[in-house]
Amino acid sequence: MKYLVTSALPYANGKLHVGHLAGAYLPADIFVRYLRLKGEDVIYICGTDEHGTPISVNADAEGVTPEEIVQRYHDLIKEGFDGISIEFDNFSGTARPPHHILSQDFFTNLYEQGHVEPKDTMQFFCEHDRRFLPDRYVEGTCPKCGADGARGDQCDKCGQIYDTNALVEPRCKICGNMPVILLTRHWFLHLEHYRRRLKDWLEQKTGWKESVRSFILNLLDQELVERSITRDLSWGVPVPLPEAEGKVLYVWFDAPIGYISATVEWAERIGEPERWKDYWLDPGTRLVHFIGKDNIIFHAMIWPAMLMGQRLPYCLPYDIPANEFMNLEGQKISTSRNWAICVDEFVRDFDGEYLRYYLAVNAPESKDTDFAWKDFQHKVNGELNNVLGNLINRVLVFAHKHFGGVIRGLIPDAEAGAVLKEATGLYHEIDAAYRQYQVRKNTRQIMDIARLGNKYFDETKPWQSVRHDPEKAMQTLSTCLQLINMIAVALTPILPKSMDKLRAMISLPAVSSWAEGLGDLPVEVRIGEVTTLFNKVEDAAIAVQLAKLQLQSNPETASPETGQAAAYATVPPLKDAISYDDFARMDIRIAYVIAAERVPKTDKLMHLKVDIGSEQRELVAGVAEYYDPLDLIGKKIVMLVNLEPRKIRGILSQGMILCANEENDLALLSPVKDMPPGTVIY
Ligand code: B3M
Ligand code: ZN
Repeated sequence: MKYLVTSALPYANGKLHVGHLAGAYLPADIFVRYLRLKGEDVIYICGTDEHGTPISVNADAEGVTPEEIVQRYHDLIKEGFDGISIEFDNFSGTARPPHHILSQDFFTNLYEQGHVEPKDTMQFFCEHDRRFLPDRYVEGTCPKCGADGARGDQCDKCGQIYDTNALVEPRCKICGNMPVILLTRHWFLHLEHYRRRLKDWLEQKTGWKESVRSFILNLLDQELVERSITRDLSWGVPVPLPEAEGKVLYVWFDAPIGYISATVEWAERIGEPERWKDYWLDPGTRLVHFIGKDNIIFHAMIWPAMLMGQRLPYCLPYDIPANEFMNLEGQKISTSRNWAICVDEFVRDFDGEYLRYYLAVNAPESKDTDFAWKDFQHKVNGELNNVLGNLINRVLVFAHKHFGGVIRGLIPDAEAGAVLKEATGLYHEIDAAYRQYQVRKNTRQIMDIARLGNKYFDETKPWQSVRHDPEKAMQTLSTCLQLINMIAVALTPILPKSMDKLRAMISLPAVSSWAEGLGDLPVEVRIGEVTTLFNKVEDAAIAVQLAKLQLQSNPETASPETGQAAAYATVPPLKDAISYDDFARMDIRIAYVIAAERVPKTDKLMHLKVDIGSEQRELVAGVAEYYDPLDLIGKKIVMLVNLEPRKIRGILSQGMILCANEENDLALLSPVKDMPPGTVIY
């Protein structure tokens, strides 16, 4: 099968936030990665939407050109995508000249066949700014739902689109004055001409989301208003008619054409300029548009009509899996109110794979969902770490400890057979569900395979059997390794980087096909170095994010003090003040570790021999759970040398080394720059 997958073109006037990702990008990227594993012919196309009033409104406000805004955000958006491994075959932009030419061609085709006609219309005009006020240049009350803050062309609250002069109590966005209404000529698309064809086309679609198909079929049963597809603006694609001087195409007319122009650009880039036709001009192409629910009308009604009205036989959308919205901590995401998590900021603080995981397990597929930081922490710690990370770690570490890091493939016994059968069943279900874009369910089922593995490991108790029946312990490892490999393949579309690392740990190349999940593993698998795939997200890190959100959205009421308080609360309280003399009584020095070995029959204690410049000392330190003797020998550390000597496990401990201590972690201190042993610290 041939697939052409697209994601809605993000406006080049703002950064990417988690809501965008959850709706139109991550689900598409996952779908594309899955299709590639299935050996399908697929290209994934996107780019920035570089026209429209939001961009020129911003440019005006900043006193820069629209081109500057577009370039800045195009780069920032691309960086955001890179940061969380959203990989397009091409990421273009609609301000590029070939896109302009193609968009004009689309207009001309419709115009010459009489599907587009001019009409003199009443438009808002600001006498103060001496200009027409299309779309977002005017704000007011929604004529459909009565919400305030509705824009000229669409209401954010109810999602309805309407013609500009329907807006109630309009205000100029630039100066706030009440605009007047003036006559101006615009060109209108006669959707009516396409009603029958659109209906026939949609009616034979099966498996579409009802929120898309029924919604549009329902609209097609109502009166279809003609839609103005031109605007009085200077930024945009010029209308290709001599009498339309100073007018441009409406951004929603040219934007979807960007899917085609970006494909043409891709074909040129790969040196096969005709290749785009293989996709766009083949009726068998599965053209799949991933969008958020606010874009349904444009993609499922107007865009197909535009395609139907062309001379070239473009393929029509095969499916439009529109997603619902993702909110943030119970409120609608809004960049203007700073109630958002930007992707670039997220990846500075956390691994981008965690975001992919959380947005997948919490995908707004059939209803709005909520991004909650606590829940994010809960999912990363409870699922990625405690379920999946735990399975991988216990199996691989066990193999190193007892079998020299080699796991042999064994014929499954009855118990192993039952486990593998159950997992295989899940694997097939996951396969089918990816085709239906059911990422949410899949994430859960993949974790179920890991849970199955943990349960089986616990029940077969390899730590016991290894002593009297090592073959039985090997059976446990062999079975678990198959489960781990199944997970590595099934989770690759969602967590591509982590699964590459996982496969490397079990000495296998990156996953390249879905079939590898059930294929035979090598007779002997050599386990490489076991590194941590996932780390826990600390309470303090979540408190910081919550505080940051409050601060950025409400800088007046949330003072830095109150905002930070939540983060600080997780740190142990400060001790009482001491005098300088109290402090000066402590003799703290740089020490050099000469020798280190674990104290026999303890887990925690390390026996150290150090040089403190003037003499050598021995001491016992509780660091053995966190350091290997070899990590310590030859290191410069920090030591309190005048602590009263004390006998620990028969060893006279003469001093104390200083460490940063946390509940479950510990770090030795050492000077940032090399200093000789004996150097005094104060
Ligand atoms: N730029 C709207 C949006 O980002 C618009 C999508 C265009 S897709 C052709 O929601
Ligand atoms: Zn004005």
